[in-house]
Amino acid sequence: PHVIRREDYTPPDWQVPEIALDFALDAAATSVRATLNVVRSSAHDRPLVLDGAGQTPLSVKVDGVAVNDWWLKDGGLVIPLRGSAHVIETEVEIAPERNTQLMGLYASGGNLCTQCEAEGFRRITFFPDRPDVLSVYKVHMVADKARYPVLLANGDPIAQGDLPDGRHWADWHDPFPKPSYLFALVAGDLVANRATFTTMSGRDVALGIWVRAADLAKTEHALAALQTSMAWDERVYGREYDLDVFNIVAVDDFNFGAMENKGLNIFNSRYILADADTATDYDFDAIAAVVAHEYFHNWSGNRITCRDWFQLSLKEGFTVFRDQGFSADQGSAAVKRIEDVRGLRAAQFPEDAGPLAHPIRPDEYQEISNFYTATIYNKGAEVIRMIATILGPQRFRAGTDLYFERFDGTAATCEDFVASMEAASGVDLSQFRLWYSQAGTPRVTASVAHDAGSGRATLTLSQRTPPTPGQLDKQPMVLPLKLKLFGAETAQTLAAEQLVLLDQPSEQIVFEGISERPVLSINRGFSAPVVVETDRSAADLAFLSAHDDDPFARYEAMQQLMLDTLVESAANGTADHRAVIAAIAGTLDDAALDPAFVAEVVLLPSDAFIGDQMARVDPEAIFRAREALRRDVGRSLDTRWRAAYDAAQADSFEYSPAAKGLRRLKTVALGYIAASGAADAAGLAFGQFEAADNMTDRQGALATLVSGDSPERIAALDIFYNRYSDNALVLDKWFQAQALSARDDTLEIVAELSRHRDFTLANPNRARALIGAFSVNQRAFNAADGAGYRFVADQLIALDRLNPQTAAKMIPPLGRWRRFDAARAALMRGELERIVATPGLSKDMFEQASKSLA
Ligand code: B3K
Ligand code: ZN
Repeated sequence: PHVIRREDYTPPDWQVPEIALDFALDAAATSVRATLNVVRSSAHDRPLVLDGAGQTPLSVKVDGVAVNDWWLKDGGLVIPLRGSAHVIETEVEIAPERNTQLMGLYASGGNLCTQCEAEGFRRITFFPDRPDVLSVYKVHMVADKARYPVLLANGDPIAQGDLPDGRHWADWHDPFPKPSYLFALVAGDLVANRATFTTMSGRDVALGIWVRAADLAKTEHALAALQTSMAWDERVYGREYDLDVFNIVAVDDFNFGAMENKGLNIFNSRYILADADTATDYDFDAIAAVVAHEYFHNWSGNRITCRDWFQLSLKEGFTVFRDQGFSADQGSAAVKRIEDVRGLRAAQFPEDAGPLAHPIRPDEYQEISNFYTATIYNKGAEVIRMIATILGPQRFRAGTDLYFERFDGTAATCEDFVASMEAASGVDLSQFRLWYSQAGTPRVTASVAHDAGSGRATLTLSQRTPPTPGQLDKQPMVLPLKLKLFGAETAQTLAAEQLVLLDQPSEQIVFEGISERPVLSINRGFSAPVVVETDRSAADLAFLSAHDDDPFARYEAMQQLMLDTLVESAANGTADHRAVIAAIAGTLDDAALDPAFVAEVVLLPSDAFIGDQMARVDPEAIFRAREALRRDVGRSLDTRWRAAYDAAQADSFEYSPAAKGLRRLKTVALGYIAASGAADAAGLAFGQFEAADNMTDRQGALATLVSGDSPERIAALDIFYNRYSDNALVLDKWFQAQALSARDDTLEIVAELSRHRDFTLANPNRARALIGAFSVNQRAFNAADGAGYRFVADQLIALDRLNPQTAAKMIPPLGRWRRFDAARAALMRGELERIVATPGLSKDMFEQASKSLA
């Protein structure tokens, strides 16, 4: 395989300050003519090499003259040139409707759209398709006016007009030099929800969210989120929008969430379309977060882009950090932090502990599409968060100001960002830089020894980062740990919160005047993305779950208490549930708590997260342990769950943090009532399902029913299907709910659903809803006979032929074989070997599957 290495970076031989693109758009055959002004970057004699993939030039001109002195190499176009600046013209023909990879120019729902990041532009035209080549783009589009009445591209619209033959044209111009991955165009039959945003310097920006006419009413939430994000970025980061228009287009077929193309964001429709009837609260929140994320990229990504793809976290980690801050400001910051940490632990920690572990700034890759990972994004955001924690808010803001000022208009590196932070704050981040180069989740152990006689407490901290592929020896990291001591008897603060920077393998911190036995609250707010091991007893964890004044630490104490219980039960077949039950009861009884927070805190850790705590994952034992605890918590606290359930009823749907919190608690309570085995549980769930005036309640009830065996389960699935059979995004929920079911026959159901007339691998959302969801259903996927592995491998091999990028994303569950018993490990390896041996396998899949075997 061809490996690209970070240390091999060299600046581009040729720059392209300007490009003009001329599209004759048609789904079957689109002609693309490109005019590039190329400039030799230094005194070298190398030819111009333009990346390409799949096309052959119909013509090549240099300075207006057709030439034959060119050749193709690795899909790219090589043209020898004599002078220091030339005008290169090429023409190619591409077939959007045959583009099933959804990279480059493709057809979706009768419209045409583009996706270029990371290396899709080369599938449209020949170009130096790398992020450090920045060009001013002019785009001319011609298309049939009836089929494609709307023609959009980056930047500002310049002119448009009709042609005699039923076609029309439009010209767009983007004055900001940008890399090719930010190029976009859309041609379609779309309507816009429009608004105006007035920036802090008083400029009016015309906003438009473009969708098919039937979806127009579902764009209000996204439009409001866009306006809120624009104001937030001005207020919090001093960043103003810079063009006269900002358009967002929703498309149904999309490989990931959305794309930040300059002035023309293109979104997976699931992150735009919402109304109470079809979208859950989770969807509403995700829409606001993704709209904000893509908008924030205008500065962290577009105005300052990445020098090379190894720097991807420069824009992604920082932008996730920015969107997390935005979401925290829209509702409960505590709940947002809990959700973000839960996501990190579900996706990033296993990645960092497995065969695909890589630093947030990787050293090498085969296919860059495989590196849009939870590590680059979410651990990357945690790294920025730690810098913000170490610097404090004012110095952090000075650092971002300096970074934006120094590097505006350039393609920068992670090092540029860290150096800006240092320069603006005076804080030395030399050792901190290890967070960019070392993979793996650090493990911290913490224990407190108390000497009552002297009133002295000694906290011993130590750290260790486990080996990861290619990195056997790790240096000690800089870990910002917020901690505090509480009195076990009085619940008083014995030592106020302080920030400890653990940068040694181990360290002791002495507290004087500690008059009673202290209880340690550590990694408050999840100040460092590490695993903390303490010797705190169940009683101390229960104490913190009731008394800690840091909401995250309170959640964490409860999680730890639950995990300790569940791991013991999974290992021994039984455990004492009383401490967990009492702690949940105390939480439910605490009237001062926000229901949204209560709902998060009383949830048991997932099967997968329990497995992550065990030396060997035993999926059946974990499932049994978790079900037993759920049943016990449900039964013991039945009155409280019913009271919470009743108290959470609302007269009518409202989208507010308070109303969302109540809905969340309602469905969590319903889940416990069902887990208790109560005879009326299915009826209660079905009642909620039928009476719901919103998708959150309806889906919550459905999710409860699909794990059971009641007649209501069948009824609800049928009603849901019939009601939403023409709404693809809601049908995804129908597929997904069944793939996540706890039933014994989930694999059979999922296999049957894979043959359902509404199932298709061609739509990434649908593929993820069924195959992706099934592969994270720990018990069903890891069935002892390997049938789950075989099913997923079959599907991924089929999907790879259509869409390698989306297929390769679903490899990691098969790569977890080291965590399982020998029999399962052999079965998983067998499937990975079968995948690697598949003729015509994509390099996306080859990289993921072969690394997973290593
Ligand atoms: N930058 C895009 C992700 C592109 C993924 C390409 N495989 C969306 C985002 O992170 O905002
Ligand atoms: Zn992003």
